Amino acid sequence: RHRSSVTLEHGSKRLGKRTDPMMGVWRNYGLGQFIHWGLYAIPGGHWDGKYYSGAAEWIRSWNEMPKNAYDELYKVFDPKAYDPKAWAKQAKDMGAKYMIITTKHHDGFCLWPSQYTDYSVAKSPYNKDIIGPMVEAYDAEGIDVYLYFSVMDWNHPGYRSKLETKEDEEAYEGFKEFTRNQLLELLAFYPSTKGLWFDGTWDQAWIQQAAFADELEEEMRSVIPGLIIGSRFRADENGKRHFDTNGDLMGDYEQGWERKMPNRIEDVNGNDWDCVMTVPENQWGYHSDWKGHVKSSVELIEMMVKAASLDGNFVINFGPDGQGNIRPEESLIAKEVGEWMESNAEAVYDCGYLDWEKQDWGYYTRNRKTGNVNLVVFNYPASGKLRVKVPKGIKIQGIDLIGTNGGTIDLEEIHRDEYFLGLPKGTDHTKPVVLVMKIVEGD
Ligand code: FHN
Repeated sequence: RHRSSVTLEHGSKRLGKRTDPMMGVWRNYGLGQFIHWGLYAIPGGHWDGKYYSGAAEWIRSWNEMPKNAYDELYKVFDPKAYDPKAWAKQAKDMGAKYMIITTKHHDGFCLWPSQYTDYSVAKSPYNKDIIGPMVEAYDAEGIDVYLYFSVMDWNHPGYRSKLETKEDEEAYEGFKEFTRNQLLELLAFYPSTKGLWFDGTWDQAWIQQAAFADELEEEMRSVIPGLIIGSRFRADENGKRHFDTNGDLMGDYEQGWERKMPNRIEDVNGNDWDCVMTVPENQWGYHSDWKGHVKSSVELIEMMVKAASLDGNFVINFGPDGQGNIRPEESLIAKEVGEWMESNAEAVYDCGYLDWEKQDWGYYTRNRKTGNVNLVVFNYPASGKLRVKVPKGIKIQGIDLIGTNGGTIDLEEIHRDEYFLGLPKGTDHTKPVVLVMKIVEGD
């Protein structure tokens, strides 16, 4: 790729992927956990006996929810069941290699005791930092921590979505200073943070702050060298988000895959990316009464493998309740995904795209460290045989069923460069089946 003729002061800083070790670690995570937790977990999608059908973490914006009542919820925030070690253990057992926690969502409530606002855990009856012990617990499990931060802040008096008057502009200057202070505070409080996951950056007022955001991004990167920041933080000077005026990615990875996934490698333009996914259709924070389709662990495993097959990370969201309990549906997902990962993770961790013709039975992933090819079967063929077309010059050296099935595969050459792999009778395919193939290249 090359730059087109437009010169940008606040566009993309780099062409192509980052090549440093820290980004290499990020690229190989495969699976992450998102946690949306805040005051919205207290009403849990209900107010005054009425049901809110939107995303629970947006309840403050519902016209049945009096804003002042919402803004008083911090006075009852006292999550007695909060046990960060148990959360981290569960995430570890699920197979998550990184986690993202909402330090502050759109409502502005801070889960850390920020010195720049009174609207934080420090003023709640809980009166303790939530983030510190969480970072410590996840770090202890070897799970990298990323801090979610919403720039949009419904609580800060200086926040504006548009700057229409002189007064707006002045107020917004205060808000920008506050945002910078909070971000630097977070990095100072939690220096093991691996990256920031930004959100709430779509409003006009913020889009116009290209120079400020660019400078702030640099500043944050200088505080924690190697810090990972995706494409949602800043816009370029022409107001372009994610991709700058020249079409180049802003930030270290594409953050546009929310509750949706790419289908082909062309969709990701050679960039790193993550997909963040809800368990129900669209609930991030705790909603006590999920309606509509709720994803099964097998559906989520399929999305995770698909993400790996297209060079992306997959992140499953959890929304603990107002007391700090992880709901049973999510605990079950964590358990089932973890059981599958226990024996099949080598088809996900360290894995990426393989440029072989896509087959109907599922996905190929290639292990970047071993060079092995994984076949992850979601559509089990009635014949019990998998068709595999290899590019010219590739020889199959060995192939094994892994995981709970185990066993050897019957390899039948159909004609040059095309094979049937016969799976043993009785292979359990109630869960995705994984085959690992050793290949050699050359004639
Ligand atoms: O509005 C938020 C939403 O509540 C949630 O936090 C997601 C997570 O990616 N982000 C925003 C919508 O894009």
